[in-house]
Amino acid sequence: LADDYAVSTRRFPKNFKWGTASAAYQVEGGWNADGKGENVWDTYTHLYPEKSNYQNGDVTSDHYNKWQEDVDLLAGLGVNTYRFSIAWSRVLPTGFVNSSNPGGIAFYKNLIAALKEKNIEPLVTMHHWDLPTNLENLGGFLNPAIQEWFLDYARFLFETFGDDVKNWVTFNEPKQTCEQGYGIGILAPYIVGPGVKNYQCGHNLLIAHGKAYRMYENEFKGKQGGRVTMVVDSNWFEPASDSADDIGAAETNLLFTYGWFAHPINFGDYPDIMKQRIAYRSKLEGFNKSRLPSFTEKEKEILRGTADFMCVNIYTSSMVSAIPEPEIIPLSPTRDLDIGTNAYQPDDWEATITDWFKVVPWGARKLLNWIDVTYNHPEIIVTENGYHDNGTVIHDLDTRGRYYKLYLSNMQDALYKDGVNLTGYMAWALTDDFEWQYGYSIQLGLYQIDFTDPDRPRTPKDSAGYYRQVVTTRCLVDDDQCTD
Ligand code: PNW
Repeated sequence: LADDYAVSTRRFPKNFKWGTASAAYQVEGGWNADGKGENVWDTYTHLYPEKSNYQNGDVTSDHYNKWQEDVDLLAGLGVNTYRFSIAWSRVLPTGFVNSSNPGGIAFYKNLIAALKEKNIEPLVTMHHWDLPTNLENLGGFLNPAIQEWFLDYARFLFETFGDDVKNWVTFNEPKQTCEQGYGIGILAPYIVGPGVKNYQCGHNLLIAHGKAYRMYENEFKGKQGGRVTMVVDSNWFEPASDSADDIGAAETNLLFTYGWFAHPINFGDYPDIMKQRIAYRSKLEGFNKSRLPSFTEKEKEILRGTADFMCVNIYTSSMVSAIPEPEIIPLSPTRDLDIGTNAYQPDDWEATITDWFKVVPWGARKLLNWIDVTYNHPEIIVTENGYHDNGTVIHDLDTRGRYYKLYLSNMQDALYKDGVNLTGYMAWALTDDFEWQYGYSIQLGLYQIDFTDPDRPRTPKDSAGYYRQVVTTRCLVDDDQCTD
């Protein structure tokens, strides 16, 4: 952040989508209520409590019971959009369509109706990491049959909710699902298979997305008129110098991170650099074919052009320098070795309490520009952005409030100064929640929740007031200082 950085005094466009985002497992609780089946987060936090700070989402923010209050909070903020996810195992307890659960369906029907009553459009994620355990036991994302399981689930969702939901996200952050869930094994189902299972997971997930997109296009779009996409997260990767090698190393990281999923859904295949590097490393390691699966021509065709708009979750950035080809360790290939660069966050970047998370507002502008250029000027919605602290800070204007102000100012620069087609912004999150491997030790809510109180009372943080002001005035500074 340059010392002379001035926050924009222009207003965001009138039709801008403003919202907050959440995920079912992180806020709902009611883990076994009214016929819900178990998902991998239920099962694995119970089996391995030490992997999530000895905490779990059994009750968490109790949104399952307090959803009406949460809709009121959203209306109070003045937002016109709410991004949430449907828990697959709440509507289909076994994961299969032969098991639909009326209690779970009613919960989402009621939520959607209440949102629409307040003129808040639902933006619905189908999978935010909570795969039904029954499907995980059959191999989960490593079993190509997931493509058909997901297709059945997606059809069920379009049939059940598609008259009211016009914006669908198939998967949230597949890189986290596959790299953290099946690669390095720090998110449920905690499977360790770096350099192999991560790519197999991503491959099956991508084809599942493509098939669900085509089904919507062929069977539902005509009557329901909605849109389908995927949410992909990425850091911005800044070259450590202006040498061609460092610039190339930064681009390689973007392509292995955002491009891993965004290239196939736009262009029908993985980025060339991913195909080349993984094939090259696989060969050096003694494999007789690449660890990265390849798409058939038919799959490429299914996948090409399956994002009706682009989504990105933006939190932070990294610097990247080129390094010599990393040493070969045949027994443990990894995605990091496949990337083969040095990515790091300099000590003098502003820290948060999370080790991977430095405050880098200008990175948001650069990442939006990169997506704009790389994917031919798509519509883009920022589907998550938010600030980590330990959850105790109510007067958070200098930390979370400032983070929102600076990131939004940079995103607005991307929109107005650079011509990026940015149409919406979802703050993570409305309320405090269960933050996966960190349990409740890290929080991002605009509303604080006292997790020791059975009532789970919501208390506005100062950032909630600031976000309300931004949403209602479309201005990041005092209203009378803003111009259109
Ligand atoms: C997002 N990274 O995950 C998720 O979509 C949310 O569910 C989560 O609660 C939120 O971030 C808050 O942190 C991420 O390592 C996990 O760069 C890891 C990274 C980024 C996003």
